[in-house]
Parts: sequence; C-alpha cells; structure tokens
Amino acid sequence: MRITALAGGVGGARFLRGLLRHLEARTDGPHSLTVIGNTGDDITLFGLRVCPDLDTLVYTLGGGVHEAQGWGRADETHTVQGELKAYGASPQWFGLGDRDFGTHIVRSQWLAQGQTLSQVTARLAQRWGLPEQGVTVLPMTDTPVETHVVLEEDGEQRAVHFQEWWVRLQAAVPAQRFVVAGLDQASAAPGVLDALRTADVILLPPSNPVVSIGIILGVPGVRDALRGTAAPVVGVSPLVGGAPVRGHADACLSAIGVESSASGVAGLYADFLDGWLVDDADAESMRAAAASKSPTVRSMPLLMRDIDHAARIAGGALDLALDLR
Ligand code: GDP
Ligand code: FO1
Ligand code: CA
Repeated sequence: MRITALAGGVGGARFLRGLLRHLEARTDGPHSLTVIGNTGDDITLFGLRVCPDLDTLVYTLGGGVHEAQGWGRADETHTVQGELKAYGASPQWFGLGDRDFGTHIVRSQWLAQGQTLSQVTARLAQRWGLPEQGVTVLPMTDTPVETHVVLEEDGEQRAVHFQEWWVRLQAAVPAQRFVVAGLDQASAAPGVLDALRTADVILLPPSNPVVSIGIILGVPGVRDALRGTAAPVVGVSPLVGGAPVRGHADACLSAIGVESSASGVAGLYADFLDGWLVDDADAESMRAAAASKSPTVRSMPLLMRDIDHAARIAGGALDLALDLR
C-alpha cells in the first residue's frame, strides 16, 4: 500500500511514527510512506538554513528526537549557543543545540553547493535510516518560502517571521494574517504531486491546520491534486475538546476567522476530505455541525500519550480510509 501524508512538525511526526508502528503489525504489506513536509517554518539563522518541520520529521522517524520536547535532538548540549551569546549574536530567542547545529551546517553546505532541498533532505533522511523503513520525506517545495505573520501594534502593521511570532512572542500578540513569502512563485518539489495522484491512501495527521497543513495546501497544484486523486483522503483532528493539544493552533485559526473546533478545521479541508477522525469529546459537536458536503466522521481517543497510542490512532485513520476506498 502506498500511503502519502502531509505533515508539519511534532503532531505530524508523532502520528507518522505511530503509523509506522501500526504498519509493522499488519500482514497486508509491503507498505511505503511518502511524507510531504511543511517548509514555511524555515528560517536562516547565523547564515544557516534551518528547517524545523523537516528536521522534526526526520529526527522523530529516525529515532533521534528529543522525546519530551518533540523537536530537536536527544542528548543535546548547547556549547555553540553559549559562544554565540558571548559574542552578542542574535537572535537568542531560538534554541539551537550542538547536535542540531550539525544538521543545519551540513544542509547549508549542500545547498550552497547547488543541491536542491529535496536532495539535501533525502541525504539527511538516509543517515537516519528512513529509506530502510520505506519512508520518503519530501519538502513541499524546493523554492525557499517563509511564513510571515502580520501584527498590528499602535495602529501600525509589521510582519515578523513565523518563528519569531511563535517562539519569541508565544503567539500572544494577535496575528492579523499570515503571508507566505515566495509561495505563489513556488512549484511543488519533484514527486509531491505524483505522490498525491498515485497514492492508495492519503492521510492528514493532526498537524496545525493553518501554519502546517494550510501552508502545504497553498503550494500551487497540491490542492487540485488532492481534489482529483482517486485515493481516499482522511484527516485526524489536531483539536481535542475544541482545543489544541500543544501549541497555538487556536490563535492561528482565529487569525483566519475559523472557529476552534473539529468541524471548523474539517471545513478548511471540505473540498477534498473523505474521512475525518475526531476525538470522542468532539463527536457530538461534529454531528451537530454536519453539513451537506461532509466527510464520514469517526471518533476515538486522539491523545498521543506514547507511540502505542499514536499507533492506535494511525490504525483508526487507516481503517477509515480503507473503508472509504
Ligand atoms: P508543529 O509544526 O511542531 O507545530 O507540529 P504540527 O503542525 O505537525 O502539529 C501541531 C498540532 O498537533 C497542534 O495543533 C496540536 O494540537 C496537535 N497535536 C499534538 N499532539 C497531539 C495529540 O496527542 N493528539 C492530537 N489529536 N493532536 C495533537
Ligand atoms: N520551538 C520553541 O518553542 N522554541 C525554540 O527555541 C525552538 C527551537 C527549535 C530549533 C530547531 C527546531 O527544529 C525546532 C525548534 N523549535 C523551537 C520548534 C519549532 O520551530 C516550532 O515550535 C514549530 O515549528 C511550530 O510550528
Ligand atoms: Ca511547524
């Protein structure tokens, strides 16, 4: 079975790690997983290209992630960051560990040599053993794009990089809107549209619907490929009881005028979504909001407490997709 998924960072990566665990136990193999990762979070810091969501996917699926944090490397140290601080180098609000720096250095070197982000990501994934697991991680585009957040302070508008809004400001300053610099000129990376057109099943993990999945959907051709594919498209709600499990998805939804609810998020995918897995706590409100062009809804506990829980949730999403084929 060829599975294609769209994913942001922590929520997407934990779900997909559960999916791999679930697939190991299935007898109807072989299976392959192609992940289309969000690159709107990418940022250049200290001259290095940092791709937080791609790295979170690769570290998590490769067994190198900082488990409690959900991003960055396990067994991390921060010597380089201390040295940068001693020089007064900025920014200091973004935490980069020494092992993680290794990734950004080698990625920046390979990009400077003329390799595409797709090629570089494939080389990083190789080191983490992803091909052996049947996993391909594709950046959504090889064109550098960056999500910026428009803020309004004292009647004046200014834009900051998404990471500055999310990490430094903790999304506490209301976003007026999101602008993805470079996205309209971007094209889908090699293999992205094919992976959507030729998949047997397409899954949307519980990633941020606005600044992770929403950004990928903005890559020219991606939304049309999802509408046109023969594969069932099944999503997993990132909200439990109407609230994000971690992060500031509610602040992102309110910025685009969408209610923070499982049905509000499903509405963003209404033109291509066939199945929607929600938490038991959201099943009732989902039924009440059911519109004419609604996906098939199922509910189960959606908290990914550990890999086993994530595997059960991924199995639930896959079963729903297979029932819709
Ligand atoms: P990010 O790039 O690191 O923010 O990660 P994603 O965009 O992939 O996922 C973020 C979303 O994952 C947030 O909106 C969370 O609500 C959601 N999330 C995190 N943990 C869980 C969980 O255990 N269950 C569900 N259903 N959603 C989760
Ligand atoms: N998230 C934080 O909240 N604070 C950080 O200092 C931080 C550093 C960081 C470094 C590398 C990396 O790959 C991810 C990092 N993240 C950090 C996570 C990440 O940038 C964001 O939380 C997500 O992209 C939000 O979507
Ligand atoms: Ca992210």
